[in-house]
Amino acid sequence: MPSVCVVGLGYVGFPLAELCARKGYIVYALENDPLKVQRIQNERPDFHLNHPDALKTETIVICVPTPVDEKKLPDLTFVEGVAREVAEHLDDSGRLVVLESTVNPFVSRNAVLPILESSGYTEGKDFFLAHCPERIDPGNPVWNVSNIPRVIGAMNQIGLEKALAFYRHVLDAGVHPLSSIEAAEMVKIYENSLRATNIAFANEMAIIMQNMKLDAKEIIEAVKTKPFGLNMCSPGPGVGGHCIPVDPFYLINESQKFGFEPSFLRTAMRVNSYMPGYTVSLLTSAMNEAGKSVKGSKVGILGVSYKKDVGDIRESPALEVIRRVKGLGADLKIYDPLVPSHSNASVDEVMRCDAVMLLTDHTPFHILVFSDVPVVIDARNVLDRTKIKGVYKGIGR
Ligand code: SAJ
Repeated sequence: MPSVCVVGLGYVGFPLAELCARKGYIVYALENDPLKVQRIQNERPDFHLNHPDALKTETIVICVPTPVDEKKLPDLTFVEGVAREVAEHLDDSGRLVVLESTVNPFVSRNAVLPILESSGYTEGKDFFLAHCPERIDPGNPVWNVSNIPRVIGAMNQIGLEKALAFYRHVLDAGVHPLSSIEAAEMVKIYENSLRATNIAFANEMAIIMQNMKLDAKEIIEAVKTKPFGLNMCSPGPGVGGHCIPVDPFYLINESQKFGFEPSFLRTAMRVNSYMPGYTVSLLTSAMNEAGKSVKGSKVGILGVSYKKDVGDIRESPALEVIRRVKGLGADLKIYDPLVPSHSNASVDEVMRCDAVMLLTDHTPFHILVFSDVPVVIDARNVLDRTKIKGVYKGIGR
């Protein structure tokens, strides 16, 4: 039976490891988070977890995080650390090493490859390096690791063929070969930069419409009646998660090294990072309209995670909103059914506050009644404002 080692069993690696097992692979895996190790040992006793022979498998897939640091510069610590571990186990048996983590163009060639070849073995002869960027969308009920089409780039044709063979065996989706490993790196950054700018466009248009006392939700729904040529995003309290607020900064940074300042991308990221503050400004103006001040009021927060029906708080704009509202002297009552760690109140306590801010539109919130809440800030434009007697403000409405 073929064997694979998946390095990193997070939201990318674990589904891939399970898929490989389903497709008949002997699965080895490396994971350094003790909580994950404990859970996976129970859930998947068939996985050879942190096994000494893990990096001796014919295919190694690296699925570790590539965050940005406080200066929004790409942090390759995890990827380079794993590359060093892999290098220690390389030989001339023609092993395939695939990087799935999101990286800038030229990272595979300029950062990962030298570490692997420090083993003394040569890529394209003793082992092969390819890049197949992950496209997992956490919480998506339709698209998953097995049916999402993928792109692949490699250092050479043999490496590309090896990677195509692996993914065509494992996936029930199309696999699109590219002319270089850099092309594959760029595809992922392009995808997420496009989404980030699309969201930024929706956010900026919402602010314009709010000032014009138009209703962004009405306008957006009307724009959607045009059946072609649009890929609509919605305004919100900001952009969270591990991809969209992060990946474009990779490209901004790399583009400067190639002599071009991507002002459009940078501006788009600035618009998105402006939204938490803008959302808080809606609260203060709504409280004024209601003759109240934020200071000393009870402000309810519904939703802490970065997106609907997901419990992940990484880069969540709600955290920034909460920090700012707390800084204004409000007494915060926070409830997110998927983030108990950051909740300090029941949903009933939240709904009895002087103001309620809906920051993440989790499905369970759809049955809540806001009609008697004095001030409602609907940061996801999901509420029917005609049913709210108090002061209502959405993002752009
Ligand atoms: N957001 C908006 N308005 C929108 C869409 C999203 O404000 O119209 C906000 C969300 O609330 C969230 C952030 O942007 O805070 C990111 O949302 P997302 O839907 O992009 O969710 P992610 O971060 O899980 O993005 C993933 C990405 N997948 C990968 O990078 C592999 C992204 O490429 C996918 O397009 C996205 O899932 C998806 O399609 O849902």
